[in-house]
Amino acid sequence: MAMEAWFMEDSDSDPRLPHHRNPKEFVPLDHLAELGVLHWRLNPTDYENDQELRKIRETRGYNYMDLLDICPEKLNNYEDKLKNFYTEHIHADEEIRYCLEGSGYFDVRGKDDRWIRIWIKAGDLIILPAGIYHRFTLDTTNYVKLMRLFMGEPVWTAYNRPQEEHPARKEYVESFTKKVGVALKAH
Ligand code: KMT
Ligand code: NI
Repeated sequence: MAMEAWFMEDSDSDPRLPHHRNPKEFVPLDHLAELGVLHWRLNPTDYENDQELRKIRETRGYNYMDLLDICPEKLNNYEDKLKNFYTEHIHADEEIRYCLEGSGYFDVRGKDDRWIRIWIKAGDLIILPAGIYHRFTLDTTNYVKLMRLFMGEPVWTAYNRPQEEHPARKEYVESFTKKVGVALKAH
């Protein structure tokens, strides 16, 4: 099945639940592309020899790569890290994640500041543009293995919201506004 994304309901209950609206409101992938969120579906079973992945890395200059297993046994400070991942933030650079096993949710802010939940599963490579507000959580399966890619020396610094004066945020808002003609609401 193609990668699914949907507008989230307002709720403070367990983030690992899907949080669909009622009725469900799916978001097409071309809408995500308008927000600058890019996606590829690849074959995760042989990622070391995958020519498609190699091409994406070459074209986009992603020379750095590491793997991240998100489970209590393999991730130091598991609870703290998950809490930080789910705190709304931006980065000065793209966030590139390739799901090799398991699944999880990337939430990004769309038009009118609405949360869009993106369900990534094994084979989904996703790129969030610099400056987009986002967060991440595991789903109820509680496990994901991610490849992290980066151009040059990796910088993982997260800037928590609000960041309206951050250059990456300003640039993102400007390019998004130009593309779809709708201003992102500032907070
Ligand atoms: C980040 O910046 O690392 C995130 O947004 C979390 C997703 S990858 C575990
Ligand atoms: Ni992030």
